[in-house]
Amino acid sequence: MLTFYHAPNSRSTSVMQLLHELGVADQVKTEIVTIPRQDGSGGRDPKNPHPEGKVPYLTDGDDFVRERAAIMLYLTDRFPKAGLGRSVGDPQRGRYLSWLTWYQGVFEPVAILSWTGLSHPAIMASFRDYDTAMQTLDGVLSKQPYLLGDEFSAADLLCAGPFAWFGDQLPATPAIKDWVARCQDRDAVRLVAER
Ligand SMILES: N[C@@H](CCC(=O)N[C@@H](CS)C(=O)NCC(=O)O)C(=O)O
Repeated sequence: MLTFYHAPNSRSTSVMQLLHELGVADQVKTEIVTIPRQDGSGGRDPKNPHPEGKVPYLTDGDDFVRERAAIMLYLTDRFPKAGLGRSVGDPQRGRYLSWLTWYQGVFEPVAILSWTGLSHPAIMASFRDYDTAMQTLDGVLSKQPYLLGDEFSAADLLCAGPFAWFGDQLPATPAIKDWVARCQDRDAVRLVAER
């Protein structure tokens, strides 16, 4: 059985939203765990098997998945019916993997580095910068409503997350702001927020 380790109001909230989007929240065991919070509350939870005590974390029998992009890929591969991922053989599989991995490997590091004000030629060479990331998103979203075209996917859920979370602290173009609003206007987002 799949077990999802979750701490409300954290990065794992997006995985909880995905479970509802996929309609499989009842097929995955959710373990609520504590994590150390920035205000000093909480703490590492001994029942969370993540090697660093982080969330989200997913176990599948003896196997495990860490990092949101990998968890979302694992879940959309495992539960393809909702059409939120792109299976092996799908003509958009490459794009789907690219957006998930771009988020994890480029966008989130760039957004954090930009927020801290850190810059260095090696950072620029590896990741580029926040403005380049905005151009990447805006270039696509000014032509189509979602990252893969007309349909919402788990790539949108992942990539739009920080804008919804941090609001105006993360500068964005009008096309990006409209896309974030579309990604937030969903039953799964409302349902998880209510809980
Ligand atoms: N790169 C990881 C980041 C996971 C992460 O940092 N999660 C935070 C919650 S927002 C956490 O568990 N923090 C607890 C800690 O740092 O010990 C992912 O995207 O899944």
